[in-house]
Amino acid sequence: MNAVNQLHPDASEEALRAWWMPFTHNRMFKAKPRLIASAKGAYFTLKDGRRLYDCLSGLWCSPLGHSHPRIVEAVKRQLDTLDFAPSFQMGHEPAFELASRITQLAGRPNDRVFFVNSGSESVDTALKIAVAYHRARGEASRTRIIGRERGYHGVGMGGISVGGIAPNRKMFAPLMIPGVDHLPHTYTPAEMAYSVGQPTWGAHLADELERIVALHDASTIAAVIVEPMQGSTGVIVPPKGYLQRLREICTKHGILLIFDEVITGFGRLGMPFGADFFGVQPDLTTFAKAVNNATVPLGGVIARDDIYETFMTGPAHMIEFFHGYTYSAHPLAVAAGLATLDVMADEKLIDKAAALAPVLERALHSLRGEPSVIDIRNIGLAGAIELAPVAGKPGMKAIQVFEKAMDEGLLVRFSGDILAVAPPFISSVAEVESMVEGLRRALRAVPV
Ligand code: PXG
Ligand code: PLP
Repeated sequence: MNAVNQLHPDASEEALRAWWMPFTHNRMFKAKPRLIASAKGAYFTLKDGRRLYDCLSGLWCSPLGHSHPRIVEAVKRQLDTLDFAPSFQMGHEPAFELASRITQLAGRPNDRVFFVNSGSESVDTALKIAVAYHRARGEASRTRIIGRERGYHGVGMGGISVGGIAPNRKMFAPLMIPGVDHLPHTYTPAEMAYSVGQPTWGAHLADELERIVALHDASTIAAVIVEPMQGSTGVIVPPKGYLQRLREICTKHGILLIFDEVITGFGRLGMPFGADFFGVQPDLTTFAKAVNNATVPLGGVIARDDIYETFMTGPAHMIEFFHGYTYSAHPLAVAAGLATLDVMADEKLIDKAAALAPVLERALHSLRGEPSVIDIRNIGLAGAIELAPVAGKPGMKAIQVFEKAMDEGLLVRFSGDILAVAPPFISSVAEVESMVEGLRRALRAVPV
């Protein structure tokens, strides 16, 4: 007990024992913890005083930087006015306003927003809407959902079922929802390694959907869910024309297209949504994270107006959709959302992300040829570096680079042997460039 560690002498293993941490190697972490004490703007301060540049905007969720004064002020004001409001059979005005602002930002002013508290909940909600929609239309046989290999759709039962990451699924195999199939992922390094932005090869991979439809018959398929850009599995960028093709096939067969925009929503690609960036409109959009700069948990689903209207049929005193969370449209989360959208508009931060994107692109691709690097990918203000694994120890190389990057004052994200970056929109050109130079030194410091 009380194995004292060098980084944080007062953080004994005993003090850290109760919290079972998410997506963390708990034993390694607790033996050598990395404790965050505070954050301001684009920087975290650790308990030992070190300052780290926030290379992934938190977990892709804090593009405006931490503790933005206008968001802090809005949440404090809300806390003094209305700390909680039930959303079942009651409502508070700011939630209606935020829903409307989100549909306007998405360029879908007639559409509707269902609020939830996380990306995982947004995905499970979207799947329920899709299946219930077809049922309400009299096509109750449309129950299958098609996901994609390497897709990440959170950790709910629906999300892991449509998701395509093996370790997130295999422990829970008996809990998976039935009738799910998966498109192949698009990552084909032989054809697209070191693509700058969208790969030009691979649009035809969308035709796999036709094969899946032929196998199961369209009359059994409710929806296809994909991330416009696969974030979690290492910034897998859709080939040019791929999403357009998916859209065409879905439309042809009456299948709903769900874009999971939990990462790409609210400016990450330099446009409000991935749908805008790629020029393809889905029927349902899930969002979370940057909607309120992650100040208070918030997510949601944007549904096409006619999907909402399909539910509005039975007697008016009946609940139309048997779904919702205690914290749906939590007042603090909503207040943070309104302030976030105000700041994004007033400070033109989505344009700022668009302006920084070529800076990141140029800098990242300059790492080609550095030790261990086997691919570099980028889109908008996001990028990934794929590393050659240590033989027999998958994931180890990225851990080593991650630790060296910390010595360079950088908090990067690693997953498997992939490093991901998605800097805050408030970053300067110099910060983005020096982040990449720090990564270069970290790569050089790790044995190949
Ligand atoms: N869909 C997508 C596309 C996501 O990226 C979720 C759903 C789930 O959201 P919640 O809020 O339930 O976590 C996500 C979340 C990473 C990383 O490092 C990515 C996510 C979460 C944490 C870390 O890539 N994505
Ligand atoms: N479990 C129990 C026993 C509950 O009463 C509730 C909500 O009332 C839930 C789970 C669901 O919680 P939430 O609405 O926060 O998702």
